[in-house]
Amino acid sequence: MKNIDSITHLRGESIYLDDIPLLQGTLFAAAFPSPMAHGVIKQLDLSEAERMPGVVRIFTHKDIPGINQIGGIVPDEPLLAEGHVDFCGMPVALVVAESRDAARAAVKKIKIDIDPRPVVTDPREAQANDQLIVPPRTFRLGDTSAAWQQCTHIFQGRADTNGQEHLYIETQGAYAIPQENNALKIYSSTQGPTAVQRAVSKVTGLPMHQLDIDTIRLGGGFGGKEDQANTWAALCALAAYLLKRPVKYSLHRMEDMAMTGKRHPYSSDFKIGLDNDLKIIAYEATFYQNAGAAADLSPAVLERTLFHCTNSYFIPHVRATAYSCRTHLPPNTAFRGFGGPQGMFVIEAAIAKAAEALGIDASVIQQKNLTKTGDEFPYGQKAESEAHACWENAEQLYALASIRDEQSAYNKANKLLKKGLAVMPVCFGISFTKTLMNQARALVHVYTDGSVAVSTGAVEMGQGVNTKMLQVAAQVFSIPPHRVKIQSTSTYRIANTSPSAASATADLNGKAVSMACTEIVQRLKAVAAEEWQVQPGAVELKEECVYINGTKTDWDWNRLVMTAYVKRVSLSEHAHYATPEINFDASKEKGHPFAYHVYGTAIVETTVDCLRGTYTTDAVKVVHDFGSSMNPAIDRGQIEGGIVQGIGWMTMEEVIYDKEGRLRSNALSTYKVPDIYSVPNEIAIQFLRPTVNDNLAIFRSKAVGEPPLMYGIGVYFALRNAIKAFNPGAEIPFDAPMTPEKLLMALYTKGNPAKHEQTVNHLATHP
Ligand code: LUZ
Ligand code: MOS
Repeated sequence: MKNIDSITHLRGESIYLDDIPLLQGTLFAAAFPSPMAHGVIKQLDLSEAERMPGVVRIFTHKDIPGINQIGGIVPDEPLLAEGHVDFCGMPVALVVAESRDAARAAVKKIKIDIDPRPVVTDPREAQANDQLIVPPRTFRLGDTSAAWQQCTHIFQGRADTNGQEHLYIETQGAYAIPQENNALKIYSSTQGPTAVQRAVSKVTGLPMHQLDIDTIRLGGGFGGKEDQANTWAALCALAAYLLKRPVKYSLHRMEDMAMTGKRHPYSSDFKIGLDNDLKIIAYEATFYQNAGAAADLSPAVLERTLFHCTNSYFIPHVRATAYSCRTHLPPNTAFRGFGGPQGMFVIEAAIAKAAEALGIDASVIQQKNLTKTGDEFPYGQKAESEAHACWENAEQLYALASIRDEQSAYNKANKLLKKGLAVMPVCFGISFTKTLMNQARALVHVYTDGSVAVSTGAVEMGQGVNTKMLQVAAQVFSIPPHRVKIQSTSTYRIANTSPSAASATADLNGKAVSMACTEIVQRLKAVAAEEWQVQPGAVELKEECVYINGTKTDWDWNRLVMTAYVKRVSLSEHAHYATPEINFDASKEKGHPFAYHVYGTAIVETTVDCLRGTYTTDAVKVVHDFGSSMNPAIDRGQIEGGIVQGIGWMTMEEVIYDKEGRLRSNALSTYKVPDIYSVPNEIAIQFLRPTVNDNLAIFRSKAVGEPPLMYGIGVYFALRNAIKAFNPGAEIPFDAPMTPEKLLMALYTKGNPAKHEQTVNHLATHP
């Protein structure tokens, strides 16, 4: 089935925050961002700004009727700066004016005097100063200190990954509309309506039941709106509540880039030990997470780094420690993969380092150490592994050996162009790592005309979750899809939602939809059974018709629904789903946190232009564990998008803050994201045969949102191998992204570069 939004998207009729018709009297907000990363506010002069035309009010922390606090996990994040500033872009004041332009013009007239304090942007430096968001955490399996003696080969190193701008096409924003008796309706471009509701409740002092957060859809989230939509909604709500007028704030792209957090940069140390047989015996890693100036979701992101620190491999002795380091950058936040990719990059770097030193292909080590069913992850859960199945399927299906042969023949024949290959296995745990978040609810109404409305806590952000929810309802009722409508996500209809995140949204909300619909079906069957004087078990609903003992009757869905109504049988249901079996004990760092794991393997081929340092991704060929995909078109889209986003993170997207903590890559002219020319020439996706361990997935269709991003890591290592093909002695730090600049430098590090003169001659004769 096609994504139900495809037609309105194509026609430009889909409604995003900025498309909502404005009410008369709507005001426009704009935040005044701190121009400095760290310092004490000595004076804030609003007088000139207040005199600007169209300005209605300028708010500061002093105007907040509730508490000036929006921190979710740790209460360390003021909505508006109070006394000091902690990052460049931190909202200090909020201008509310009659127009967008007036608000922005007034922001420019605000004057601030800040007494500067030292700015720290490096997580290692923050850790050395004891600036930690939460205490460090360590996951352990076996005993690494004893295990080193068993190792024939031991390698150590450092690996760094940079941040990543979410670049959702729709920027952050909110529109708050006062209702009677102090209630507020807030349209918010958020992945977490309940998170917005909590933040607004804290700031305004209003109880949550006064706050209807309503979300139609997002133009992308990618994690950036899991927590950080709260700020803009809380600012609009504050102003709307105090001024009793509707207030809207939709961020300009450059405001959004400068003021919001990104994927966490990590700097990490690793030590890996292998035996004679290339089995990885021991692995130690220390992760320094650049959290930025406030906790935001960093502690949860940190946790997922530890969960995924061994990726798809079984290693008997592991010790991994992670520090969440407070720096003076905008608070970094959730981003597709949520710390998992950062952890996986380090183990892949460790394996690459071992392989390069031993003069073998990394895939030899990778394959030998893939997790098998029954193997224990460092956090105690036992694997039900598809790692070998995915790897071996990919190896055969895509003829890995012949790709290798073709590449080496190509590399022999070409001086200036070199190909590189990498295999990237992925294993990603599905569930929020915080067990309590793994719950969801659905509200289903069947109307007397037979049409069906479904509300859930799921937020549509382009990932197609509404289509999947619709499929669930249509299938359980056995009615055609057009009879079902998915309503917007509203905290008045569905309470206490978890954010749409962790790849788990379709599973959690879909299970709740299925339960609610199943309950209504039971009631409808009882109605039919009474009418036909049979047991309810004899009744079946199939394709909008009632069947009794396998025989089609003249009762259709509409007649059944109407009869139930006439008999005063409830046609509505609210169902609650909580993932069974999962648990985690943070005091021991052991448990069974994930409903299941998603596995996959990608074979990645790249070509490097060794004169220019430019490159192409020739192919990403994947065998992916979808379970039994309930919507292959949507799931393929998720894989393709995830791969390209992962490639962007690994190769070209470079978030740059200067030493003063100012974002230098603050627009699309200075921040390069993948375009049509940088997508792989070929993306092949093979569905692994359905497996048995996926019954906690909705309709056995496994979570698909985040896992494919990690295939992009393979491109980094394929590029490394291409560089090595050109200059076997090249010294290349494990420092992603591998931008063309860095790649060019690596090609010509000491070692054995091809002679440049010769190269130029070659070019001259072969244009
Ligand atoms: N959000 C969260 C997430 O709060 N917990 C998680 O485990 C998670 N995982 C992935 C993405 N978002
Ligand atoms: Mo996400 S990183 O699943 O919001």
